[in-house]
Amino acid sequence: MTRLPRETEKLQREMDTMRISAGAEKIPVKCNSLSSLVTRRWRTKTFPARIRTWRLLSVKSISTNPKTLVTDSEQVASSIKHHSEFTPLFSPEKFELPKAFFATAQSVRDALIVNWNATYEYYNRVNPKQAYYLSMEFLQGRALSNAVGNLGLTGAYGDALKSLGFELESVAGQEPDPALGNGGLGRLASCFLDSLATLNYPAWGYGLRYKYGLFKQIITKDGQEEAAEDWLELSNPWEIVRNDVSYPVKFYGKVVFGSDGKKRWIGGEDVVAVAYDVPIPGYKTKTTINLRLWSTKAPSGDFDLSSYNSGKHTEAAEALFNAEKICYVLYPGDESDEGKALRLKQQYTLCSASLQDIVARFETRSGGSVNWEEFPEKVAVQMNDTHPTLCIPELMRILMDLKGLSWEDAWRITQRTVAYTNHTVLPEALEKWSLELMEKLLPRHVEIIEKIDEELVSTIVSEYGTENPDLLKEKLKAMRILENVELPSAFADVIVKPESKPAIAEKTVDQTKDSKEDAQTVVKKEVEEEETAGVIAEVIPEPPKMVRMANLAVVGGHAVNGVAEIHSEIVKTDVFNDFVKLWPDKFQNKTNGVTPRRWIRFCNPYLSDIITNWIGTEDWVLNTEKLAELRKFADDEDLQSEWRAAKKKNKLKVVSLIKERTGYTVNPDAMFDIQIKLYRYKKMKEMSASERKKAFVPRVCIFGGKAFATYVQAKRIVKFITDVGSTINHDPEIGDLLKVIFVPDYNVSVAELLIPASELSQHISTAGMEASGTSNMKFSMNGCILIGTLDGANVEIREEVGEENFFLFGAKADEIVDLRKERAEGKFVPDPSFEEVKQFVRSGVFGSNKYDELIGSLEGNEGFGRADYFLVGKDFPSYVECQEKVDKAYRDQKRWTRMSILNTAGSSKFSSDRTIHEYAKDIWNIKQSTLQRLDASGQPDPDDIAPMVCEVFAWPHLELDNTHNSCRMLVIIAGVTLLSSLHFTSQRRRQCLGNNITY
Ligand code: NBG
Repeated sequence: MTRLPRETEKLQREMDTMRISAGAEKIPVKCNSLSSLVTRRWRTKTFPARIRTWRLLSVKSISTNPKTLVTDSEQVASSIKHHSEFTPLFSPEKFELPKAFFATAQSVRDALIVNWNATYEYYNRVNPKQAYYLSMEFLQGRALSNAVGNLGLTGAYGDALKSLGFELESVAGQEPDPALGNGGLGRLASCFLDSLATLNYPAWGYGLRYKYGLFKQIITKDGQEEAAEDWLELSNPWEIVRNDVSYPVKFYGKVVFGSDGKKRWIGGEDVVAVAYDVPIPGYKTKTTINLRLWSTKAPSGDFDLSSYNSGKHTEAAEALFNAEKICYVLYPGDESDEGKALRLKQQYTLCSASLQDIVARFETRSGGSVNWEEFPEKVAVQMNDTHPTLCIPELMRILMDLKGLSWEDAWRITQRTVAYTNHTVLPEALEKWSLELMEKLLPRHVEIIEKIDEELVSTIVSEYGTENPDLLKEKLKAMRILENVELPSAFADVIVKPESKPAIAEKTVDQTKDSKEDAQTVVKKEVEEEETAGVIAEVIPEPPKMVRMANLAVVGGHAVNGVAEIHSEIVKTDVFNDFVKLWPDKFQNKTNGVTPRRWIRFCNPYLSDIITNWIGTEDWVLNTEKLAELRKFADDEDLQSEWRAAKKKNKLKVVSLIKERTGYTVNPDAMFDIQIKLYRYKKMKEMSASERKKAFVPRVCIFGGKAFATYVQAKRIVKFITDVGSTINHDPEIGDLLKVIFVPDYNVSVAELLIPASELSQHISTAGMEASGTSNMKFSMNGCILIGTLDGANVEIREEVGEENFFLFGAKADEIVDLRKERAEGKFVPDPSFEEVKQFVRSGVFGSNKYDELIGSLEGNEGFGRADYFLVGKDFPSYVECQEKVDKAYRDQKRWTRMSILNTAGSSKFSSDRTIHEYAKDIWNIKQSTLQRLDASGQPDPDDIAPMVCEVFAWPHLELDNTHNSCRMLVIIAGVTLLSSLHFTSQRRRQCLGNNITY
């Protein structure tokens, strides 16, 4: 034991005098007194600020013997034991892995609560402008390793658990992976929270606490099956329910005028949204921000006791179920009207509860004098995609109906407060809600939306004038928030009114009807005529009246951003081009990023240690630009061999994962490639064993991803991959040269294993289709080389890592329109190799299934689900050629390792820290604000830098019995990308729209 500094010894003595008696060892030191003692000491400026942090750890002893310090890990062990006994979730006689996980998490949570409270108290005191990130999805992943990593306590927890007979890794592996999100958009939200906390920005996330996360994927012989993911089954140790923070949320009802002449929304159905807080710790900072998730319940008193007692049990509990089901699942199926209403209820719950909370906080922090004009100077609301767009009418409603502001004031304040991020360029994937449904569910909001639409119409009319009615009509059609809805009466005459009568698509009836006949007479006459003639007429219904949420978000927000340079350009030149002409300054780019903590430092400790050793500091975790220093060592043999060894260790972990999840044994020396190549298999089969060995580098092609439950085509792809795997993986002629693995139930934890182990990964979306992609960033950071198209963030990754370190193929975004036209005109001639592969699949080599729907999607020149919309046939030859370059490069391990190092070295731009700084400066106008305590005179203590380490509450040893988880539509033919469920969702929306199903 090293000698203690004098101050530490003194503090040790102070602590010992606090012990109550000779039996002190058995008497718990109250955590509060220990904590306050530590805090008091910390405040005395005995230690220089930075050093203080570390010394604190060594003085938090609870031993009675002044000479024997309890180490950090001993304190941690004691805290874990305390929780296992005093906040138990399991029976006392056993202490097994699940119990160890919960007790460990509770012990970490103590620390997080201390920091959360300090952060909250600090923001309340300083009242900075705060950003609120509203998202229907947060794909948090497991929290334990991340939390102890951010607190700098990985070692202490590792040792503590060892002393209790456990490995930190296995304990962390017990945690359910909360999938409160689908993919990229939700994971981005979670990366942003990590960066916000780490960079000390005043910010919170708001979302919904879904009872069931994204489904559990089970792979059977029939393909994918889904099971509910009950992530809360054993409770969630990270959340803190705030029973005193709840808000009423209303649905249905009607709008009336109050006695003060103001509108009132009354009646209907009320539910209560209750806050559950999830502390989000920053890395090496005390700042711990909040993810507030809402859960819904019925107001107390809604349980109908008399019905219950009269035996009508289900009826009695109906209100309870109606309220609770709002937060049951992420993305409830919305094909039925009930499903649609439920999803709209979810979106409104998020917006209403969050805004009521934000407004209440603004009022509290304003003290006695609320000045609403200051609201946008204290609050920034970011809408993650269109899902939280109801924030706009809801904030208007609160400001006007509840706070008494005029329309003009409320509108100005709302616009200055909210901003919108667009995550997709597919116009058909932009959310629309049925006006009829919205009128029923949210009548007051529809009034507000109608007024916003009317003001927009006025703006469009003054912009384009009435001289050219066709142009005006076109602009109104494209830009209005309300679709297929008559113009507001004030503008009824600006253009010729659209026909309101139902149209008749006639097959055999005479087209020359008397124009004076009214619609009803025409329909009646025609039906009679058809009945007599035995002819079937098709009645085209009136187009449904819809609310276009993206248009509302663009109009109501002060900023609109895309998520990668190319995507933001497409947003400007295509998706919202008409709005850019009106408000050019609104539109921005914010290229996505990912947190280097979770996505290198914690998921890839081997590589992280190497980086730290070669750069000479661990600062790169916070300042990723330091990664560039690796460039100068890219050819160094020592670095190269360490680099390869780290990759190998990560690959070995994946070998075990694959064995455990699929039963397949794969060769860790083969290239780990997230892709599949049937073409490769076919060519291999045509060769002799020795030719084959010479021509191909051994590869393990790994897939993961979930197909949306109702998206049939995506499910076919999953089934196809597993069929291909079972043929190839059992082919003795092929052996280790090619393996095709589908890892079931892909989620954040699986990604944390796969990404560090991958050597090549495929990001091969048709150019212009993928907004950004974020897994491409994670792969590149972990020294994986990308093969991809010039799409989304690939473009910027290639620029950063150098074109010679990126395998590029395929058509460019600006060629796509012409290529589709060429195809539609029947002029496209596919490469013979492409035809060969389709034949091969159809030949039955992968089982009895002929995959007609999949192959069919690549054939023909027109029709929904046909004509190779994603241009797989077009890009195929350049893809195959590019793969040959990949094989050649991999054979030269020196060159490959250099490329790998240069990928990591060039990935600094893709830290979400960079993205968050940009949002903070360009959109939210918030400032970094590091926690400071006040000195005796009430002034901020200049010496007081927030400590990176929290207080771990120590408890005396308790005697316990320590017995000791873009694709292109089909692509497969050419080789696929990691199947992104998110992408599937977009595709699914397309598909639904193709089937005339809209939100
Ligand atoms: C997805 C895009 C991805 C992008 C993420 C995060 C949706 C609607 N879009 O390319 O497909 O990386 O958003 O921005 O989920």
